[in-house]
Amino acid sequence: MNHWRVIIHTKPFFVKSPLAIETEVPQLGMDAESIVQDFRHYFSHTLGWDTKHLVAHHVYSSLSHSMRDRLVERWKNTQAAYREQNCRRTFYLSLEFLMGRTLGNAMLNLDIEASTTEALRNLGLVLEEVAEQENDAGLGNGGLGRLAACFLDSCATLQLPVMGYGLRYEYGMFRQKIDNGYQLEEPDHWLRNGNPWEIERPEFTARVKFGGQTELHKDAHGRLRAYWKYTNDVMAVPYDVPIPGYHNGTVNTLRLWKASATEEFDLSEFNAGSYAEAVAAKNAAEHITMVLYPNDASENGKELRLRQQYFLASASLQDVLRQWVSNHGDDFSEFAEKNFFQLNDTHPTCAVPELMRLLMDEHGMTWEEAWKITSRTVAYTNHTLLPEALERWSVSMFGRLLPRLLEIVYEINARFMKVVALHWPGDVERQRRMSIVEEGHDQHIRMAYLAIVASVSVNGVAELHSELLKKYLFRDFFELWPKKFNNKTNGVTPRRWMAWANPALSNLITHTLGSEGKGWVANMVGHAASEGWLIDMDKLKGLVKYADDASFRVKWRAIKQDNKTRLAEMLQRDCGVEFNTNALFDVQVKRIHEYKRQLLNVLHVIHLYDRIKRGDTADWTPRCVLIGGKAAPGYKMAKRIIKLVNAVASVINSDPDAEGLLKLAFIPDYRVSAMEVICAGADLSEQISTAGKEASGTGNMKFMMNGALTIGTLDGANIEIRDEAGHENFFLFGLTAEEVEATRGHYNPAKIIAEDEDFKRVMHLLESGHFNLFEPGIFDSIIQSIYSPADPWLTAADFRSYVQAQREVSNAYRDTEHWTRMSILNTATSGKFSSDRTILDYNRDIWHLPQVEAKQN
Ligand code: 9L8
Repeated sequence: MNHWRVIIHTKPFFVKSPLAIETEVPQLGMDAESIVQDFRHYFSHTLGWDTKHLVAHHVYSSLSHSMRDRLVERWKNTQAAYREQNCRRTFYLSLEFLMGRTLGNAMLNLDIEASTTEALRNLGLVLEEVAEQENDAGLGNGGLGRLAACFLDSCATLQLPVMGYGLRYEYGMFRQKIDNGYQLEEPDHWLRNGNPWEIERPEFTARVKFGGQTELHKDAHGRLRAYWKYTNDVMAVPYDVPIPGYHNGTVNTLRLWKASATEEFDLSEFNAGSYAEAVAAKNAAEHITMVLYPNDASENGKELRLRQQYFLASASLQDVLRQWVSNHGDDFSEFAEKNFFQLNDTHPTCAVPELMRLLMDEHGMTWEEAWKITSRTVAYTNHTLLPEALERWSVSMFGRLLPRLLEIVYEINARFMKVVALHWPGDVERQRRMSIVEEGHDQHIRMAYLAIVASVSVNGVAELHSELLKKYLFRDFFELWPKKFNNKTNGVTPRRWMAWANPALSNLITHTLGSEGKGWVANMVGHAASEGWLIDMDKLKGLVKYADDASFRVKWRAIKQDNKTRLAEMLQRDCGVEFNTNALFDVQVKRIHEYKRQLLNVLHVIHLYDRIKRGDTADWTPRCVLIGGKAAPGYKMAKRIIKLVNAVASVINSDPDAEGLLKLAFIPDYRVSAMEVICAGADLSEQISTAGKEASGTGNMKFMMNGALTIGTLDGANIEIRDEAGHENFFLFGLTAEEVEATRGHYNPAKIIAEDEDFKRVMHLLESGHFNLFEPGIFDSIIQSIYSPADPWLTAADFRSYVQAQREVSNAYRDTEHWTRMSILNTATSGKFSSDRTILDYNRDIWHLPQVEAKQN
C-alpha cells in the first residue's frame, strides 16, 4: 500500500481558517448593462476570444458564464441555509438525468430574460439564436430520465433540500440520423465545446472498489469485521450542476460522477517499467462513465452497466457519509432522521447493500444497527411492469465484481426468508417466489425484490400502474407489507414545458388570470402575477370560463397557429417535409417500442391514404402526422418500424393525390429541445399504448398543458388526464387493461382483419410491397407480428376502435370553435400534472422535508 502518498480527499487539502476572500462581495447586477459588462469580460479575458474569428458557441459560452455567476451566488446562499439549519435531506439517485438545455431555463428561473434580451440586442445578437447553440444534455433515454430532471426543477422551486446524484456520461443519448429511412446512431460528444454549467469538485473525490475478495478479521475491539481487499479501485470525481428554483433565490445541486483512474494504479505499472501500459490502463477505469446505455425499458445484463450502477451508488453514499462524519463524527444516532434516498427504479439499488457495507465495514456498526438505518432511509419508485425491463444480475458476475456486496445480499435474503416463513408457515413455494436470489442452475439477483425489502415506500407512477403493481408484479410483497405500497402520479415542470416552450400562451394566460383583481396591477410592474399560476397550477382552472369567450378563443387559436408555424419551420429544416399549418397536427413522439404502438398509428395513416386513393374524401380534414423517436440500437423490430414510417411517408408525400389532404413526417433525433417546439405546436397528442403497458407517460402531460387534445387508451396517466379534462374533451378508444389480459389465449387477429374491409385493404397495401417496391420483404416481420395470435400488443384488436376515434377527431377539428373550447379546457384542467404536485405528494407521504428558504445577501 502506498501509505506515503497524499490522498487527495483527506483533510489537509482544505485550508482551515476562512480567508477574507468572500466578505462583502456585492451581488451581481441583473440589469442589461451589468450583463453586457460581464459578457465582454468572459468573451475577451476569461475565454480569450476575439471578434475576428467569431464562432457562435463563443457567444453562447460567454453568456452562459455570465448567467452561471448569478446562479453561483444563490447556490452558495442556499447551501449555507441547508448547512446552518442542519435540515433533513433527500438524495435522488438516478442513472439518468435528461436535462436538455440549461441557458434558457436558467434565465427564466433567475427572472433575467428581459434584461438579457436587451443586453444581447445592444451587442447585436439575438437571444434565441444564441440559445440554439447549446447541445442538449442527453443523459437519459426517455421518460424516466426526463422525470428526474423535472423533479429537480420542482424541488428547487418548492425550496426542498433535495440533491440529485447521477453519472457524468461523456457520451449521452446517441444522435439519430436517418439514411434511406433507416436509423443510424452517431455518438453524442456533448462536452466537446466545454460545459459552462458544471463545476468540477476534485476535493470531494471518492474511491470505489471493484473485484478482489473479502476476509474476516477481528478488529481492535475484538469484533469480527469484513475487509474487502485486493480490489481494483476507480476514483469518482464529482461535477456539480446548479439547479435553480423559479424566482425564489434557491439553487439546489445535481452532482454527477466522472470515473478517473487511481494514481496508485499508474504508479505500480510505472515502477514495473511499463509506462505506456500504465497510461493506457487509465482508459479502462475511465470507461465506466464513458457512455449512457441507450435502452429504454429493457435490461441487457452487461457487466459495464453493473459497474456504472455500483459506481453511482458507492460514490454517492460515501459522499453523504463523508459530510455526515465531518459534521457529527461517528455518531449516527440521527442519521436516519436527517437523510433519505429515493431510488429511481432499481438501477441504483446497489445502494442498499452498499449502505450496509459502509455502515458495518467502514463505521463499525453491527448488522442490526446498520439495517435499522438502511431500512429507514430508502424508498423505491417502479416505472414499468414490462418483464424485459426488470433487472436481474447473474450471481456469478455480481460476485466477481462486488464480492462483499454479494455476501450482504445473501444475508439480507436469508433474514428476509425467515420473515416470509414466519408469515406463511410451510409455504415453500411462496419462499421460492419471493426470494431475492432467484434459484436455478443460473442464479440471479432480483433487484426489484432487494429494493422492496429495504424500502419504507414502494410507489408506482400513475393510479392504474400502482394498482397493477399490487395486483400482479409485487402481489406477494403487497400481501406481506400492504402499507409500503403507494402511488405518485408523475408530473412535468410547467416552467420548461409552458413558460419556456410556449411564451405566447403563457403570457396570454398570465394576462387573463392576472386581470382578475389584484394580480393585474402587480403584473404591470413585473412578473408578480405570472408567478401565480406557474407555481400553483390549480389556478389554471380560472381559464375554464374563458372557453366560452369567443374573443379569447380567437387569441388562443392565433397563438396555436404561430406555434404550428414554428414547428412547421423546424420540420422543413430537419426532414424536408412541408406541413400546412391549416391542417390538423397529429403528433406521436416518444421512444420507439412495440407496446407504444407507433405501428397502429402508421396503419391509420395508411388507411387514410387508402381512402384518398379510392376517392372517399367527402368532409375530409387535412392532417399532418408527425412521428419521432429513437429505437434502442439492438431492438430490430423498433428499427424496422422507423423504416416503415419513412417508407410510407415517402410514398404519401410524393403522391399528388394526397397533396393538401395528408402528410407524414418522421423527425430525426427527437430530444428535449425538439419537444419544446413540438408540444407547443401540436393539435392532437397520440397516447395509444396497449392498455396496462405504459406506466404513466409524461409527454401526454406536456401536450395537454399546451392545449393539444389526446387520443388515447385507458393506460397510465391517460386515465387521470381524461378524468381531469372531462370525458367529452378526450378521444378514447381501445381495450382496457383487464380486457387485454382476458384476450390472451384466444386472440385471432386474422379473423379481425378478414372481417374488416378497411383493415383488409391496409394489410393488402402493406403486403403488396407498395411502400417498399425496391426493398422487397423488408416489412415481413412487421406484417407477421400483426397477424400473430401471440402478438402481446394486440395491434389488430384496437384497429377499428382507433380508426373510429380518429374519425371523431377529424369531425371535431372541423368545428373550429368547439375544438378551441376543448383545447382551452385541456390546458385549464392540466394543473394536476405539474411535477410540483407530484413532489409535494412525495414530500408529504415519504420524504417529510421542511421548506428551507435560501439566505438573502
Ligand atoms: N415507460 C415509463 C413511462 O411510462 C413513465 O412515464 C416514465 C417515468 O415514470 O418511465 C418510463 C420507464 N422507463 C423505464 C426504463 C427502464 C429501464 C431503462 C434502462 C435499463 C433498464 C430498464 C431505462 C428506462 N421504465 N419505465
